[in-house]
Parts: sequence; structure tokens; C-alpha cells
Amino acid sequence: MEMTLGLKWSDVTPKPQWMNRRQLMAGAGALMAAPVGAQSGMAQTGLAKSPYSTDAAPNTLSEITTYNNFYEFGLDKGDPARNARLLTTDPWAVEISGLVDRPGSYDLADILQGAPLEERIYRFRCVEAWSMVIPWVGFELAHLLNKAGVQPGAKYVAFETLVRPEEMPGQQTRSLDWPYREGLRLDEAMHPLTILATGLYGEPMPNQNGAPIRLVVPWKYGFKSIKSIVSIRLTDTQPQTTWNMQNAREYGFYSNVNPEVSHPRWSQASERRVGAGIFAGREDTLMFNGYGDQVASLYAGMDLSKDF
Ligand SMILES: Nc1nc2c(c(=O)[nH]1)N[C@H]1C(S)=C(S)[C@@H](COP(=O)(O)O)O[C@H]1N2
Ligand SMILES: [Mo]
Repeated sequence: MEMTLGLKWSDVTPKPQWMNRRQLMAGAGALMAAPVGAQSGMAQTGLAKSPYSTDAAPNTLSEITTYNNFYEFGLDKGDPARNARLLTTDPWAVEISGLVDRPGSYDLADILQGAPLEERIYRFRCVEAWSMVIPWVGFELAHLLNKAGVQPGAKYVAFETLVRPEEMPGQQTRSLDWPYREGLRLDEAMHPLTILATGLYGEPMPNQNGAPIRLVVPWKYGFKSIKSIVSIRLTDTQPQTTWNMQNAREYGFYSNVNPEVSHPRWSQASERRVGAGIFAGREDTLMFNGYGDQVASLYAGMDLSKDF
């Protein structure tokens, strides 16, 4: 979809998303002023810049919304932009279960009520060796987990995406074992860099990017950042995850970005920035995608070539 500057998502998106926009704004009045296409995102609205945001220039809205992986809508990079308009995202609820004090079905509006929404401009590195910089809007996953009350025995968090083949044509095939599943260790889930994102560029999350709520874990390969979440379960055992189940040799549970550990079929030492142009060189991939100062301590004592 080509976006003209000044055209807002609300002008071009169907009503269900528009209603989510109202929910998004209910949690953060100031965010509505963010201009679509602004290169420095929320910084231009006068909001304090998050110390967790990168200074790197964000990719354009068009790049972020037309080059996607979301197998529920097809395998090609353009399929999600073409097919995800079919998805109904209102009403939406997330089942929070397992080792929590307050399990139950949480309405998206309840989740957003009082959630400290922020802009987080994060580097994003897909395991396929392309990368982007994305100005997400979201809040720390820790906020929601604390709301549900994590019990002492919990060690992992398991996430699942919606299963609705009538609206997700990719689910009419067996390209993956649905639902898409992901998981984090509890300390990774509670880390302040780990967010649940409900929007980008100051607007509600486009369907192809995982509306209405998706995980973003910026120091891990992109497939860990599961989209369109309907289930969050606290467990005491390491959960099964989609790409690890698909091919454990190629995709580990941790999947921390690591230029020194090659994928069996390609090097992870460098990456191609989407939109940089055909004459741009590849960039060196950074350990933990550049977030090592914040997260390296989580993995102290681990052999990252073994626990990849
Ligand atoms: N449910 C679901 N989540 C998913 C995927 C998917 O196919 N299904 N693809 C993953 C992969 S491989 C990547 S790189 C990112 C892409 O996110 P983006 O399209 O918002 O850039 O989403 C991740 N989350
Ligand atoms: Mo990916």
C-alpha cells in the first residue's frame, strides 16, 4: 500500500482498526499528535525520548507495512499487506493462564487501561539477515505480567497467535503447525526492553504487523516477536516454539541475534537494511542486535553457540 504523506491510517483503515485506535489513545492522549511518516517519531511531539530508543533513522511506514513475515497470511513478503485486511481485531481478548494469581480472559481495553504506552524506536533483525528500524508504540510486557500476578514457580512465558483460518488464508494450509507459538524465559519477559506493541508511527498497529497486540523482543531474531497474540501462559517448563518445532537445528529456543553463530544455511555476520537501496553495503550484525549492554548479563555463564 502506497501511503501519501499526511494521510493517516484512520483515513484508509476499516472501522475495527479505527476503534482500536480509540483504545490506543485512551491509554496515551499525547501520542495522537505524532505525525505519520515523521522520521524521528514521537520526538517531534515534544514527548521525552525513551532511553531505550535508538537514534538510527526509522524505516518508512511503507517499508514497515509492505515487507512482512506473517505466515498466517501467506509466505511472500507482500502477502500480509494484501491479505491481512481480512482480519477482525475488535473485539479482542487475551487469555492469561498458568502460574498467575489472576488468570482469565482479559479484554484488550482492560489490558490498555492504565498501560504506560511509550514510543520505542528499535532495531529489528530477522533471522533471514534483513533488518529495519521501527518506531513501535507499546508498553513493557512486565506491566501486564505484574497485573496478572506472576507466581513464584513460574519460569517461562508461552505465547500463542490467533487461529482463525476463515480470516487467515495461510492457516488453510499446513505451512506451519498452527497456532504460531513463541516463548521466553521469565527474566527475558520481564526485561524492560521487551514490549507488547499496539501501534507504530503513533498509529494503531497495522494488521500485517500483528494487530492489535504483538510482542517485540529487539535483541532476538524477528520470529520471536509473535504477532496477534491471544494467549499468554506462565509455565515452569520451557514451552514449545513454532520455528524450533519446525527445525530445531536451525532455530533455537533463545535465538538471540549473534553474528558469530551462523545459521546452518547462511552467515549471520552481516545484514541488509530494508530500503537502503541497491548500492548500499551490508552492515555488520551486532551481538544481541546492539542491545548487549542491557541484556548480555541475562546469559552470563551460558554457551551461546550451544544454547543458540
Ligand atoms: N504469528 C506470527 N508471528 C510472527 C510471524 C508469523 O509468521 N506469524 N513471523 C515472524 C517473523 S519471521 C518476523 S521477521 C516478524 C516480522 O514482523 P514485521 O512484519 O512486523 O516486521 O514477525 C514474526 N512474528
Ligand atoms: Mo523473521
